[in-house]
Amino acid sequence: MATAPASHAPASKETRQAFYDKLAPKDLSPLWEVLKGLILPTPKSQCVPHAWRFKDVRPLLMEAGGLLTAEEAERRVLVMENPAIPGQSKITNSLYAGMQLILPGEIAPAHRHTSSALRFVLEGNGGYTAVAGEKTSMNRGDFIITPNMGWHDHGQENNSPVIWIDGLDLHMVNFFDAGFMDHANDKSQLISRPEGDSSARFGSGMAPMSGGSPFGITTPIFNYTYAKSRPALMATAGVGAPDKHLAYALRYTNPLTGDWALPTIATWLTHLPKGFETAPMRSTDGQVVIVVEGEVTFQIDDKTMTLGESDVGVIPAWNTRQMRASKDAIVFTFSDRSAQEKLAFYHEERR
Ligand code: 1HN
Repeated sequence: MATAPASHAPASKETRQAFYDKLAPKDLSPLWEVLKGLILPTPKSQCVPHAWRFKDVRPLLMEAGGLLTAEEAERRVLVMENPAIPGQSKITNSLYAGMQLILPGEIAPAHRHTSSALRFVLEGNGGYTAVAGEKTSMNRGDFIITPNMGWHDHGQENNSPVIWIDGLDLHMVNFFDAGFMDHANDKSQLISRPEGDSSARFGSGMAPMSGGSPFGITTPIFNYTYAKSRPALMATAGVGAPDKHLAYALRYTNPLTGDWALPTIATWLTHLPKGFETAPMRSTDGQVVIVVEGEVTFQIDDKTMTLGESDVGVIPAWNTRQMRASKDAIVFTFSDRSAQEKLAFYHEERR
């Protein structure tokens, strides 16, 4: 068949459609019909900014506590779904977040999976998480990690409920079709190391002379306790002015590499002095914020939301954000920045 010269008149819509109809049965499609939607000039998240109030979620979580046990549920969690994309268990396009409850005497049974997880404790008094043979108690403000493929179970031996926020990278894992999960034969794993083991070895800006990281590229520190991180954060206010865009911010690091604590999820704490307002900035990571202390008003593009203690908010990628503290405030943030940096996707703009 003769090939038409490049300068020929464009074919009619009907002729093109007839051609496309021949492609579909061969599992082919014309790029030129979709190219503009495939690669955008700037990021456009499908997600919207949103806030979940602790006072609204906690009673529902407690109600769930009356409906089924942690063991039956495996994990008794209310998933925080971005309202723009319901039914997908996504708070951002790449991150999962939920609020979990363990009642006195309960055990959330041991399992392990490819996904890395973080726990940020909202309410806790004697609850514990066990990972890789070590138990750590869960107290408000603690940031606890679960390395990928690490066995983990949670429990409460005291008489009060334990409530925390889970963050997982499971949508990144699923995107790559790379996920595995195993359930343990025993509900609780065997404890082989004393509480505080990981902190004693790795938690002082020093590292053991022999032996590498127990968790590969994930931090060897199991629990970044609020008892240590809060004074560290507050000390920064004593030695200099706040950053215009970030206020006083300290990131949780893997002490062996200086990288973020988790390979996929970045985590940090921000201290906003009363009355301080950050300058506008945007970045390609979608962020989940938890107010630990005080009250913060977030301006996210044209949406304004004020979050109090234990409230959770989401800031979609490339939305311009500003924070203002009406009271002295501390905020915990997690985002997919750690993964984006490794893939050279991360980008930010400060004004
Ligand atoms: C998980 O393993 C936990 O271990 C919490 O507490 C939430 C959501 C999806 C998949 C695994 C946990 C989870 C999860």
